[in-house]
Amino acid sequence: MKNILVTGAAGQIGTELVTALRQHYGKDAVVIATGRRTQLPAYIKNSGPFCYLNVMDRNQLEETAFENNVDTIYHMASILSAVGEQKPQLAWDINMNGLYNVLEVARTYDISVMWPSSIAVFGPDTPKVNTPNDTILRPTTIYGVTKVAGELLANYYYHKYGVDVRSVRYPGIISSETPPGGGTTDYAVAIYYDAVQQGSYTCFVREDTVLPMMYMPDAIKGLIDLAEADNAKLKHRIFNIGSMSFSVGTLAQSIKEIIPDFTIDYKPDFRQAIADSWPQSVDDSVARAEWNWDPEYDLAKMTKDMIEKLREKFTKDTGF
Ligand code: AKB
Repeated sequence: MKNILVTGAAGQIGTELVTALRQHYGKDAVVIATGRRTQLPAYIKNSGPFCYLNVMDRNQLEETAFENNVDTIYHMASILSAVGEQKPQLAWDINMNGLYNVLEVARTYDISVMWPSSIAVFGPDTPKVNTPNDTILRPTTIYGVTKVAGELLANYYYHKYGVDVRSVRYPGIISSETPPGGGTTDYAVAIYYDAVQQGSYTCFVREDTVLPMMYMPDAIKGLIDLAEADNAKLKHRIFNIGSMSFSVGTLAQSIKEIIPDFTIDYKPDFRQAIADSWPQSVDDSVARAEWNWDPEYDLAKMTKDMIEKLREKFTKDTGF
């Protein structure tokens, strides 16, 4: 039986991860969703155990883990890149101290940790195309700095204390359930929402901006597959995972295939510089070799599914 605790359960990935873990491990698994008081959605609270938890409060985290005999923490609570640039102190506090608290509790109670890193660990000096797993990590955002420091900390806890901590470097994640909050890649989600709701979108990065992206089902599958991978086969703790890469122009074109009247214009803001500092595509051969990473979605398949799901969501929401 698994006793899993998920931090950041109200977030874009957290909400869908909690549902997926509850489905995957069955009714006897305890998947405790944790998040800040104002944020946890009703369906997460109603579908299994939950508690309010601030990852900055180590005592509360420790009590929750101990009392529930937790064996795995999926630590998803994080401040993303765009908000991080506006609130660097908050990004440092939550991203660094939150992870440090989780790793300390994991060390004390012999708990495994799944923690997402990001393509934000890379920077302008890193090879931009097919970025290798092991390469230059010199980011220019505070978010990226916290992810690099987090990766180093994760490796330290593994080698020094034997804490089984594993991580994937997520690209931009696209999903229809919960909107992302404060990332640079948020445009790749917002474009679908606006296309379905109003038929047009104003994008905050240029048309030729190319970034690696992934559909949520693959993002969740990747995390759970890595959690279940045989530790003896893992030579790394941190993995690039790739899926698809496209420019905003190509993304808009794929939406036009289904919504022919869709229009887009461009008003780049400060997030352009962040996007320009990240890779256009990543080499995920290490993840493929060590734990059989194998994503399912390409752009066309994702666009079809996103538009279907959002149409359904907005029809339900408006009662038509
Ligand atoms: C962001 O844009 O900040 C995130 C990320 C790539 O980690 N989606």
